[in-house]
Amino acid sequence: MIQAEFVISAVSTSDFPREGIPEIVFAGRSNVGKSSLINRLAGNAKLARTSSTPGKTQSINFFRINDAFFFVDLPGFGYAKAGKFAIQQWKKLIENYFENRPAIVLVIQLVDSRMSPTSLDLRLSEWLAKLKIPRMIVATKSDKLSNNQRGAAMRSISGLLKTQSVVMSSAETGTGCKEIWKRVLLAAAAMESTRE
Ligand SMILES: Nc1nc2c(ncn2[C@@H]2O[C@H](COP(=O)(O)OP(=O)(O)O)[C@@H](O)[C@H]2O)c(=O)[nH]1
Ligand SMILES: [Mg+2]
Repeated sequence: MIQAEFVISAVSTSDFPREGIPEIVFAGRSNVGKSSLINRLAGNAKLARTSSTPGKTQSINFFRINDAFFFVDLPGFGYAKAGKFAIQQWKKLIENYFENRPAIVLVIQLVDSRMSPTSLDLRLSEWLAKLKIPRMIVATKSDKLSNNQRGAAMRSISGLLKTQSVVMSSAETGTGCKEIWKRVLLAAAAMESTRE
């Protein structure tokens, strides 16, 4: 059984928790399936709010997992109807978060397995590469693809995002969750060991 609890919905830097435990961040476009994947990994369908209307989450949500680390649900980007002001606010919050959190041990970047990564996905990927934060690319909603389509999607995504490893996931079937958990635990353990 995984113990998962909502901690805070942060709208500014002062809201960020101060525990200093490892943080595993879920980043990606609005509607890509961040909240659904967090729920699936935590084994609790009601933990993070999911929505079929994109652009709902405008805050950074922290969930404490097994009293050992945080899952961090970032507000999605690329929401077509978001105004300029909202986009600026979003950028400021995200940049503040990434640049001031030494406890970030892993960023799980989500892309939709059914489409080619967008220019926003590419920009996020390049920005994260510059920050030198360990990263894992997860292609969501793979339950919607056939086996052949999955292979083609993996090749196209890994080519565009310049990474060898892309994990296919599904919040519906649980595909990929084992592999994601493995990586999460490794990342969290790596931080623990550098502190000793
Ligand atoms: N078929 C399928 N639908 C998914 C999956 N993950 C998310 N969804 C759906 O996609 C929509 C957006 O999901 P959500 O988790 O709220 O995305 P977020 O905005 O990135 O947090 C919802 O309607 C979900 O039910 C998946 O793995 N498979
Ligand atoms: Mg969400």
